[in-house]
Amino acid sequence: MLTKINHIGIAVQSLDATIPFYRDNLGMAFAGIEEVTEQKVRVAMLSVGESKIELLEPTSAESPVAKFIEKNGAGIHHIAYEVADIEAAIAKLLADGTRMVDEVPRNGAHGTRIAFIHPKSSNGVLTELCQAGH
Ligand code: CMX
Repeated sequence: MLTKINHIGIAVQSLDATIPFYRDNLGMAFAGIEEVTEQKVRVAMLSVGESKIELLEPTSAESPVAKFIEKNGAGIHHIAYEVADIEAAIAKLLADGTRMVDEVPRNGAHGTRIAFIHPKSSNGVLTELCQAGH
């Protein structure tokens, strides 16, 4: 069902303050910033080899990322796995009794379609399914 890790999401207070560490100090390739209004976040994507790091800055106090930072501080927020067929993956997980945040895919960054598994159903790790855009 899963084909690979698509990215690791890291919650940050400020993209402007954080990007230089990843881009300049660690030397990752910076692929730009996108706002995902549906998720109330601004997202910066950086890559190292075929792996990606997604920095997430909340755009509103109601953003799930703002709530996360308030409770935990900045840090690793979620792991995203790529799937070829997100509807089929959701259907399988629901049939197995998994608690989904999203039972219907939503729009993610870069034209992807995404769905989250609730961390209570995935051992405390917020887990994202991600189907690449075409
Ligand atoms: N990782 C692990 N646990 C998390 C978590 C995270 N990122 N976010 C919340 N939780 C835990 C909380 O610690 C809390 O646990 P306890 O009950 O043990 O204290 C529980 O989940 C409930 O958290 P909450 O702060 O009360 O928040 P909500 O229930 O309102 O929301 C969640 C939690 C997971 C449903 C919500 O954050 C969500 O819908 N997340 C998915 C969407 C998202 O994160 N979007 C931003 C990224 C977008 C992108 O990548 O494009």
